[in-house]
Amino acid sequence: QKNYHNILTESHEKVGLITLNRPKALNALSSDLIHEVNNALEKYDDDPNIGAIVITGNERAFAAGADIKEMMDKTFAEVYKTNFLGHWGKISDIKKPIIAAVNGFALGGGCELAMSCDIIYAGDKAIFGQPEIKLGIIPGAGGTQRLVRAIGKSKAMEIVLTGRNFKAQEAEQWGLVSKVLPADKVLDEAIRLGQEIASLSQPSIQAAKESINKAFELSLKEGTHFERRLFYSLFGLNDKKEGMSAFTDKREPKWTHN
Ligand code: CO8
Repeated sequence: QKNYHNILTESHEKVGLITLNRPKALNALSSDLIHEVNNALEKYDDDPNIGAIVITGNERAFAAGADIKEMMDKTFAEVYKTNFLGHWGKISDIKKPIIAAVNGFALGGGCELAMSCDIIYAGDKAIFGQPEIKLGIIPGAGGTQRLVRAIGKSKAMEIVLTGRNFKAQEAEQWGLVSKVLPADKVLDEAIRLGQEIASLSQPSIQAAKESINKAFELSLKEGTHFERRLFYSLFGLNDKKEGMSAFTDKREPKWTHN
């Protein structure tokens, strides 16, 4: 069992839970914290008993951004030469679905971390935003890219150029968040969703996630081609035979995940 200092981990049946745990700093995402998140994500990704991952914070903050105190004295040469925070991108390599359960502030890097997850559930008092412009910088962990893909250019421009925060309800209307729930239900519902996903055939879940994420990278023609190749490849799985046999036999499928 790894000794983490900035996060807590515990599994709930087939769901791996990661809780960001720097409450005094509103879960500011220090370099060490992100290393720990990456490490925990990779372990859950490698664990055959885990089928989905949930990342959460606490009631006051999911995460209030990258750690401003850590960045304050850094120079261009330092951040450029060391590829400072370059390891933030690793979350995109995780194959299993990741659900963000967001309460309180999800600002700057916190909003970007939530957007790097596959599904966002938000509490009714959650606050999102990309306030970097007010610090004399811009979002640096995908905010200018993922926000525009999620909510469109005009809204993304307004949010990033003013740094104004937006509410969970707006986030849901705009399609950034899939559900808004009472604050004390968000984590339970995210774990429940994770269990539902984890109860299905893992290779097809993984393929579905991979194919959806390709939609952000490829043209429609290439994307649908990629999807069809993956679709065909799933015909090699025992789980495909099992799923279709269970349907015709009118019984529940028993997935073997191969
Ligand atoms: N970094 C470091 N410490 C923080 C951060 C942060 N992002 N946010 C809050 N804290 C600390 C505060 O300094 C304070 O500490 P202390 O008690 O020692 O003074 C403690 O958390 C509590 O915060 P507040 O007293 O400010 O609490 P309030 O309820 O008054 O305000 C806010 C809450 C509005 C959330 C306020 O804390 C705030 O504005 N925080 C900063 C939000 C922000 O600007 N975030 C963007 C940061 S920049 C970024 O994320 C860039 C990502 C780039 C990634 C690049 C990858 C390559």
